[in-house]
Amino acid sequence: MSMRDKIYFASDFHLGVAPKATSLDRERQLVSWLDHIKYDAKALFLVGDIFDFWFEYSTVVPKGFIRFLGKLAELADLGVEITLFKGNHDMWMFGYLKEQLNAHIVDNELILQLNGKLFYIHHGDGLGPGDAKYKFLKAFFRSKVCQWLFAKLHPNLGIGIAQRWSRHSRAANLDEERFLGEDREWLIQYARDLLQKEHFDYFIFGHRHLAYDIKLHENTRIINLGEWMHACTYAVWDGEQLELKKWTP
Ligand SMILES: [Mn+2]
Repeated sequence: MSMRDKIYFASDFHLGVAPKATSLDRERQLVSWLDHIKYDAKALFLVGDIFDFWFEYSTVVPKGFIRFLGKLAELADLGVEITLFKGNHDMWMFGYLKEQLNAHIVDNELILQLNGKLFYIHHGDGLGPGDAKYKFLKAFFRSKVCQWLFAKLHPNLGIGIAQRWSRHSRAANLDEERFLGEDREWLIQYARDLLQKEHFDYFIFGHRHLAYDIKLHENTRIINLGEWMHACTYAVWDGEQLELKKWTP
């Protein structure tokens, strides 16, 4: 009998966008990974930017991703608990995936206690010093007014605008990222600041598109989950150890 005792974390698949490997190749990679974990996964946390763009109209969702969504549904039906975090590319997830996958949707951070260890999990957008422009935009994009207005646009127009916007912001972040150093990595700065006030054993973020696993303190580590356009990295918690790994089918 298989034991469901592992918890998996991954982020930043950016399904729908195609840099090196096409989005479909990436989707197949993901499906092979989900097939691999489906027998021992107790829970799966997808920590944001799963889709390069997502919006749910009352009767319409974006085309595509059917293999991925079908595989997630299979995991959900097998009893894997699925949690989806809103990223900056897919902050407009409302009730659809919650209903279809019986998933939990997390708006910002999720603080979790597993086997006596405290986890702080967040996509990572809008945290740390700087980036005032994004913080302002995030508040606007997440407002009811903005979502109501966007829903009034015909999907061909609305999604067209969103894709153009995404292409424009992507020009800067398609390439593989380089580590800036512990003092300049803003999610590390953010975690260090938070640690002044309260203890966490693990910080788990996405967003940075750079996988790292760094010891911040005697009993604290920060893990960035990386991305699936180049590296295909994920983390797994077995009840005692948290490990950052690379998926090779
Ligand atoms: Mn992001």
